[in-house]
Amino acid sequence: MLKRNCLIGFLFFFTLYNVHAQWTGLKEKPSSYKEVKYGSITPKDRQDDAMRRFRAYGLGQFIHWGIYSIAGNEWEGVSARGGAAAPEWIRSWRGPSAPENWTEIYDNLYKEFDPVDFDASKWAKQAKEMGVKYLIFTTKHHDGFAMWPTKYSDYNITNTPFKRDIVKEVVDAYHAVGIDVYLYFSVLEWNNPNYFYKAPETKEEEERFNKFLNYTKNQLFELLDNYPEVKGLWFDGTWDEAWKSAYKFTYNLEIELREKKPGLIIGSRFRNDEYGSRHFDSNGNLLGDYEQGWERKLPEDISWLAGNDWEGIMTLPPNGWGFMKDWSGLYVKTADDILEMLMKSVSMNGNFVVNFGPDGLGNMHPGEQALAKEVGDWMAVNKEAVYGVTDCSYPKTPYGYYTQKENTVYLSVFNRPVNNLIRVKVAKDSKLAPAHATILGEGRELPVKHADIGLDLDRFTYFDFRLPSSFHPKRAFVIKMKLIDSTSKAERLMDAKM
Ligand code: FHN
Repeated sequence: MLKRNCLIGFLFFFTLYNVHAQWTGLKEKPSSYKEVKYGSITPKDRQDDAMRRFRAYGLGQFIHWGIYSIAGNEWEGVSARGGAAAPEWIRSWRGPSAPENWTEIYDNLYKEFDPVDFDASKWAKQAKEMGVKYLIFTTKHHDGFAMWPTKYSDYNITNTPFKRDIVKEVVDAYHAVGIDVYLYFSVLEWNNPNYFYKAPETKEEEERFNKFLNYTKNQLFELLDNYPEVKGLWFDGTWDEAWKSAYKFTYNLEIELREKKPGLIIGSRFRNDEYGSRHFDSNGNLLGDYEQGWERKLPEDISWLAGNDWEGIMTLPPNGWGFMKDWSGLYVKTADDILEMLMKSVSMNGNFVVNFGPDGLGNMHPGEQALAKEVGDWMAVNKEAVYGVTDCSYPKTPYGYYTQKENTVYLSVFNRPVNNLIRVKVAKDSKLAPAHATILGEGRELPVKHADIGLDLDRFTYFDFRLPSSFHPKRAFVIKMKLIDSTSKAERLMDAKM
């Protein structure tokens, strides 16, 4: 019996959680061309101030906060692990461990939402100290609960004991410290009778779904009206057939949203073309301003990105976005893991976003607080290797990741070689060569030697930087190298030849 229940539980999650998992990843260009009417609206490489600002962020913060945070992935001491797909999905908890009438309990939980410890300026200060440049904040997750006083549904913050406009407080506090805000918005709503999973079939269903579409549009315009400072809308829950079938509506809505707020940034999750192709249209062109499918995984190589802007978003526990009280027995990512993923992302022209899931009272998880501090301490020293950088044309390095800003190359070293020699490989025909290296936060200059390692037919030449043997930092460190003209300074470099 137990086995059968487990199987049913598993199938339930599989359909609920994985059916939508149309992740982006390495893919081949479509082999034949299709006439696409509802494809991309914006150019591949937007060159306006808003988009340039987006590209320079480097580090972002995601906050998943809502009614689900009260539960923290458990209820009355019983864990939802194995019974709910993720803490923010706890409404769909099923199987033997789920409490009786769970959906009803969940749908009434908002009556208890009273996060007395919530202080947006505290979160904003912490994010600022962590080095965050933009925030993505959940205004409404799949349960449909609105964290702002929306006119279009009663299931919103004004009907909780708390009443305050949380979205406004978050937007204001983050802007006050210079962090841009993007509003996360789930289209999917589990408890809305007019929401459809499958494409509507009857006239009556169509009418109801049209109501839902208008409701969605109204809420989006309301968000842009209420919080005009926001820089973008971050869509989610757009994978169901009904939404996919509304491609004309969503195409026009994207145009209208962009008209309403010039410069608005919308990622590739918002909509699909008339063939149901999401993220990219049927000809492989990006839908939206940047690729938004890198969730809990990162591209392996810059070539996977085909020159598109992108962002990677990451949980600390394996798959927990909303508050998860109990982290025991899980591999929770460390500050070192996060920093490595951050540098990997920026080395491939992406932003990296770390998720936080505050509890039902408005406090960050103690593990998140510790991580914010550790990341912030590292960023305080090394941020110039993160913000406003691009990829570097040097071949991949075994030590870590390169980033570049004009004639400065940064090498963030995560794998320190045992011989203390950092060897930088540069194409022989390169006009610029690395010289004058320092370790960020250390100040002293590292000796550089141009090494001819005597390989025949080698297209590369090598520059060696010796690390002081007394230098043993606890975390990754960054070597900052100034590039100099290798043709005019050839003699100097040759002087250094071994
Ligand atoms: O189902 C959600 C999940 O709860 C979380 O919000 C993530 C964040 O990107 N988005 C969905 C899964 O892709």
